[in-house]
Amino acid sequence: MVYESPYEPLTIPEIDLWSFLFERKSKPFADSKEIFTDSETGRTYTFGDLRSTSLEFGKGLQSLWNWQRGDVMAFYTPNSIDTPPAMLGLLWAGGIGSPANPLYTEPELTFQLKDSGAKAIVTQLPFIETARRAAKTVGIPEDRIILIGDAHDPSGHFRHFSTIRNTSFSGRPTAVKVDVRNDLAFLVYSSGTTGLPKGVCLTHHNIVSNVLQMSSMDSMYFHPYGGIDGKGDKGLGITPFFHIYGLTCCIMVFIYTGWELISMPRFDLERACQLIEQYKISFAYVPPPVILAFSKHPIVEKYDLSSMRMFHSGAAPLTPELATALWDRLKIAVKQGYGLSETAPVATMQLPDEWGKFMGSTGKLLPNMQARLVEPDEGRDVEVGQPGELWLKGPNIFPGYLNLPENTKATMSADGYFKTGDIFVVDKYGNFTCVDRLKELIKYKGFQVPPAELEGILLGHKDITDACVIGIEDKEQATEVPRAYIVLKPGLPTDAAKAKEIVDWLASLTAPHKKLRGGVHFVSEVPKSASGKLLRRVLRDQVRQAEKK
Ligand code: 4UV
Repeated sequence: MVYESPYEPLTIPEIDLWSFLFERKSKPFADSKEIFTDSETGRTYTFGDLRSTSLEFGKGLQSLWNWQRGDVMAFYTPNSIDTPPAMLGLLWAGGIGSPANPLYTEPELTFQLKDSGAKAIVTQLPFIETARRAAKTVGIPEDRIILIGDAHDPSGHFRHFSTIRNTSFSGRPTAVKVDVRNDLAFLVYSSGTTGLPKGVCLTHHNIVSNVLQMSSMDSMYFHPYGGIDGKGDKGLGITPFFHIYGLTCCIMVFIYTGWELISMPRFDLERACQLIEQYKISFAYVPPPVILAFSKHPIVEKYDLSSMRMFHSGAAPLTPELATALWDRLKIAVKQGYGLSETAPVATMQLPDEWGKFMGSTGKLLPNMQARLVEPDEGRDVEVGQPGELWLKGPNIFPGYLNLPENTKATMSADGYFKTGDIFVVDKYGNFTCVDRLKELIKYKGFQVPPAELEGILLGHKDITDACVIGIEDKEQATEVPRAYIVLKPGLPTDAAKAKEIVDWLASLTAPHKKLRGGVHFVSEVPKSASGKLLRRVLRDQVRQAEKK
């Protein structure tokens, strides 16, 4: 059975993302409307500033480096209000943005730079050493490392964003005409349903579509001149811009709607509370552990959070208990959405006034989307009301993984659906609820931890002969945590000290969210199929059975 979105289809223009955001004939706010404000310095970009700054940066890229259509620029930085104009200037010049977690280690960053073919890196001073080493490995010249933010390089060695903007133009910089259905705006990284991180190709059309689809829901509730003080609804910018959730929902949607984002470089609960009180913030897009912090931590009591009307939770499951706990404590609605990097990202979403009615659900299909629930591996629709793998169709679905036609083929059905690898049920009102994950992915606080990546690194340890990594539920923290099952070479100790040594060793090689917080268990063998494929699900089922006892 094909499930259709219950909402009126939207007309999605055939337009590139820069023009979509900055060349609208009419928009419901003035050019002087503040869009991004830095939580620590109070520095602000209005809509007009964003437009002019991005244009200057795009022209600078063309003049300085002859930036070409399709050239990739990596963004290796925590949230900064300079990221949006830099990204949009890049798009104006025909480029493609590839955001990376700023806590990536050198090998992790090197992988993404190499795979994406990045020609320059945007970063900030504290991250420069890793950026520099990774750039050297892949052959990006040092003068193509661009600093954003308020700190300039005291040695004057690295170019600052502002100097590129002020480059005197040689030649005639011109907006590059892109093919909106085929040219990429962003290349984000996800392990998809299996294996190592892959470049998820997102076209201009994908992003324009999702901005329209997503904002058609929440702009019913939040307004450029709304909010408790009538000075405009403001969102708290905690979600990382380097993840597709922040990239679309916090950067692009805010420019389109005229809401103001108070952008934080990192999540700190007390600072978040201060900012909500100070700016009278109305809402935030967050992962579940942020809801947990607001619903449990005593510090919250010290602040007046009465301006907050809504948290939107996504990127990992939100339990009804957690949503209820927050409501009981602060009377803030917690609604849920669901999506993936491959769907640019939002696919289903609750409306704020629906949250209490369909607790635990991730809401209805966004406009212009269709879905099927399918018997895994068989391609047959499940009986109505039964759980099945969610397959999705819509204008926001990615065209494929970069240079990986086999993976792309495996993830698309013959009838043009994208196979999400997540198990859902749908009720008679069209509410979708995620009940399990078919694919191997682990999510730590909304961040991806691909088990195959950790297993590959573990196998490089001199004492390890085999390894299998699975996600373990950590209810206290409202997240999954990765745990490794490890086979050691014969005769080695299998005690707590050895386990800690392996946890610490892996932590030194990966970003912090990939740490084996679920610990290391030593085993004599890990489950495998006759053909030698790891059977992670067997271990997962064993853990679940043990938890039930
Ligand atoms: O590729 P990715 O890292 O993408 C995301 C996207 C987050 C979004 C998207 C739309 C929203 O409205 C929103 O609130 C957040 O995280 O990881 C995709 C996988 O994350 C899991 C699921 O396994 C996806 O395949 N996931 C995302 N949202 C949920 C979820 C959810 N609400 N409940 C359970 N799992």
